[in-house]
Amino acid sequence: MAELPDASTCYELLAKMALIRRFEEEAGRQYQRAKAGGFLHLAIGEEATIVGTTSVMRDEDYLIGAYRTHGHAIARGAEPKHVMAELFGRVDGTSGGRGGSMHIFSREHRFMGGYGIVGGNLPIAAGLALASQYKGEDAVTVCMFGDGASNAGNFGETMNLAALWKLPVFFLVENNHYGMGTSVERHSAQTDLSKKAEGYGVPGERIDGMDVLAVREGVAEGIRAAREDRRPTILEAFTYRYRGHSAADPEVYREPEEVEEWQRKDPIEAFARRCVEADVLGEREVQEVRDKAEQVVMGAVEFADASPEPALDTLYENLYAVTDTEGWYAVDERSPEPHRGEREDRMPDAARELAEAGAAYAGQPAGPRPNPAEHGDADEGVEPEAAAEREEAGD
Ligand SMILES: Cc1ncc(C[n+]2csc(CCOP(=O)(O)OP(=O)(O)O)c2C)c(N)n1
Ligand SMILES: [Mg+2]
Repeated sequence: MAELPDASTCYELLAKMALIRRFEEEAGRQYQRAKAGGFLHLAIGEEATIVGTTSVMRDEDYLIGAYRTHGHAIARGAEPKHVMAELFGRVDGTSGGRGGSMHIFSREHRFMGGYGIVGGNLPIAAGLALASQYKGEDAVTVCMFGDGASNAGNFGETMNLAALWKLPVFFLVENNHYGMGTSVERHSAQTDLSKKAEGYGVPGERIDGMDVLAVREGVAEGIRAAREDRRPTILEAFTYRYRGHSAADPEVYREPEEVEEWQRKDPIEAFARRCVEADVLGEREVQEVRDKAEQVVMGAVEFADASPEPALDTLYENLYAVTDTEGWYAVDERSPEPHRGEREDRMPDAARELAEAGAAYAGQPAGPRPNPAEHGDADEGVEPEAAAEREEAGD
């Protein structure tokens, strides 16, 4: 068992885990109230894996995750109020309210997303690491993904290039035992995921993802190997999500007893107990951590609620039509023409057609435009069933 670090580090680790837990509980509640839209995937139960990892990263390092990453962004330093505002689809959100739960992003904190495509973050992680290598920088890219994502084709492609090009990248599989409702035994022929990249030249180990100190120890070594030896490795952390895959999950694929068994290993409770028993933290400090989390999270809800929705006339901002020909072209409401910063002389007909089709107001006379907000929105009073229906319609 890893040794307890000094009291202030213990306090920090506990505070971060407690904050993320409280944030996600509240995010779930706000989703039921239809304040948060789209999909919502909670990582409640996985806090030790998240915080253990980020706690040994440097500010200059990059982190890239999947779509269960509210906690990852907060652990990297994004403010809970900005993450909450993103869930609410408001302008003060981390992506200006355009991304929502699955697309939290903070370049400032080198948290590079937030991806809804399972396994889609893997090649991007290799790309980030390649960029660091190319620029001669010291930064390491940490790539976190689920057990299910290890079955994506680009898992192998990424591992191959990471090893071949000796990229400064470190991989962490958050093995929460399921990809949606499918257990690891039913979705992966090789159930030891730490071995899955070995043939590509990326060796791995397994750790207890419910123990924040074990995660710290394992990840610190993985990051060191990536930074100093340019040797990518993989760590499989065993963890568990206490909630369903997303907000509406009937959980027919697992027994309540299994959930209860993992709840008894609650990473936050276990760490707090250990710190108190070793006299590193007092009960008073543990309570203080909880009170602070409550305060910050309720402040975040208030902030998000007060933040305006993006203005309707910004609808076409930050939309890009990328074609199979050279260059990129912005599509917006002003006109179907390409705009400043674009390569007018190279705009092909395909891009122009796309612009015309995509820019709903293009070429129309200026004047009042329909405002969806006036036809009622889902802000208040939506029953949990309605939220569940929304979820069922997607993943
Ligand atoms: C390419 C792709 N295929 C399928 C899906 C649908 N899908 C969403 S989440 C998920 C399960 C992924 O499981 P895992 O990687 O273990 O992550 P976890 O949800 O357990 O954190 C699937 C199949 C998707 N989003 N993208
Ligand atoms: Mg999983």
